[in-house]
Amino acid sequence: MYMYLFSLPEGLQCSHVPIEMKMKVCILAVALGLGLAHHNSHVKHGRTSIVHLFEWRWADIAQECERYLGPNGYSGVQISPPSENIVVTKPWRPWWERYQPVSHNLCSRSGTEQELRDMIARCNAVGVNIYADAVINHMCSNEGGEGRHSTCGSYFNATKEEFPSVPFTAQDFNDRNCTTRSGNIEDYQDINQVRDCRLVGLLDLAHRREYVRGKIADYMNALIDMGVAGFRVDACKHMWPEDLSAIYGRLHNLNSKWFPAGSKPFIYQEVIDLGGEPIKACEYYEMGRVTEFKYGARLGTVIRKWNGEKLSDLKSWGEDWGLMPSDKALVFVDNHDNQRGHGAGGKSILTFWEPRLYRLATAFMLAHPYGMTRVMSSYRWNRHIVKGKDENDWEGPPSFPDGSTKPVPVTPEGGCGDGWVCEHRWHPIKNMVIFRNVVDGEPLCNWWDNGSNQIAFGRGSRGFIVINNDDWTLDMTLSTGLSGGTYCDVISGQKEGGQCTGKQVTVGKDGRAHFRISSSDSDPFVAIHTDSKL
Ligand code: QV4
Ligand code: CA
Repeated sequence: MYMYLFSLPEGLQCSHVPIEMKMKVCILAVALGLGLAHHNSHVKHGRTSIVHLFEWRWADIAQECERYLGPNGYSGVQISPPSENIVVTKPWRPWWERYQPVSHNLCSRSGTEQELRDMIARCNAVGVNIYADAVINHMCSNEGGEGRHSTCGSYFNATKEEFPSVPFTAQDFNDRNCTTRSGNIEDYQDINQVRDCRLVGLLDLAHRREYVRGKIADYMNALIDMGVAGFRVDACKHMWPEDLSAIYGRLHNLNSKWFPAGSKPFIYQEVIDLGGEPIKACEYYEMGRVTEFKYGARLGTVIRKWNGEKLSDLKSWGEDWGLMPSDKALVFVDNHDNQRGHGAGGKSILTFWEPRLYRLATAFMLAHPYGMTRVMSSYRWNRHIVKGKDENDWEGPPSFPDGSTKPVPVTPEGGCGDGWVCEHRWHPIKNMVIFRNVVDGEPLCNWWDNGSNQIAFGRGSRGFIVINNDDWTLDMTLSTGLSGGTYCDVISGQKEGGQCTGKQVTVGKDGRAHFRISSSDSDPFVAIHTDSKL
């Protein structure tokens, strides 16, 4: 059963009205069939944010769950595709070889099946869910050749569309359903091409065939039985919703060793919809959450102040900006594609390459109630932009000469070495993930702005953030919605041993507090919440 709260009038939402008064009559919408069954992320302990540990090895993820993600309240990890993929040597071991499956064997550059199983158990044990990146629209490229150049040495023949390790044979692919001469998608305005032809030459599976649906469900069920909590489903735009629904309907319930009996796998679907194409994200809403690519693209232009856009415009941020309904949206500042010019988002996308603006954008995302948040965790590559194109966008993760991925070393300061960026460990980001947990469920209120790029807003009576993206000092006394007392700013420091290691903020009995933020601060924003109160 789903409980929908009427949206309360602004004033009533944010005043200190006791919760029972806030619980207006709820509309009980019975789940519409199987469809709405995959929206529950099964997060533990009120956690709210996923981290994408892109290209990390399973052994490193297991350690990170225990030493960092569990203790700091991350809700889950999106892991790179765990299925066996083609080994590409030209260019040398690109990250994207993992989006070219050759079997459903669970061995990849991130590790063996046993290491995967071990990692899932260890992360589950500390309340960190695992969401697997499921590449099920296709197998490898039609130019993938023939042989055993694969991460577990399985034989395949791309030219003949033979993948004996599954097995899939030519009849399991969409060739006869694709109408273009090249066999590739040539026109994104033609929904049949987008679904039934090859995405950049990738052999397109025929999901209308029961056999194909069954094999894919078997693969996903193997992961479910090992303990994953759900999936990021790759390239959903390229699959018919009814075929996806048939596949999702065959998925097992989650392993009751870690999840309540009858729990359905959480599903969020990659659909790039910036408008302008016949295929819409809303076609996929019934079946699970959907990635909202407009989020990062628009937030980037506002924070970069392009076309006169300014932070105070974000007062209406959310559906009023044309974003999908908040309870359907999986949101992120950048992802593994658009941080390197793949997929969608363009030049406005903020990434770790511009750390100060990136921290500001991520802090805003984590403070604002819209959507389910995902934090990107990247590796550095030899970015080399020539005429707007990054010539090294293909570069794989930090690795040894034999192509195997390097472990992730943690530095004494708590960052990562060897080229791993670990944005999820950056102090402001880690503490804003905690902020989001503390304020979860509280409405946005006490909005203030200066009509330019200085804004502030609260989350009910549990948190408050002030951001200065203007070129002059913010110096204001604001209504925070918080109860009187002294709070530690969790951006410039945090509460440690009963003290503030950074700035502290005194909130008066009237809930008002004075904030002074210089535009030259390395992080020109302040955030306080009820768990950072002395
Ligand atoms: C090349 C030519 C093709 C030709 C083909 C013949 O470009 O025209 O037909 O050879 O073999 C890699 C290469 C690409 C190459 C292709 C096949 O980059 O040049 O085609 O392999 O050999 C990732 C990368 C792609 C990569 C792919 C497979 O981004 O560059 O292609 O993996 O290795 C759309 C989709 C959206 C998609 C986005 C990138 O709607 O779903 O494009 N995003 C997801 C993943 C993304 C992944 C895929 C889908 C494919 O997030 O990482 O693509 O699984 O918007
Ligand atoms: Ca397809």
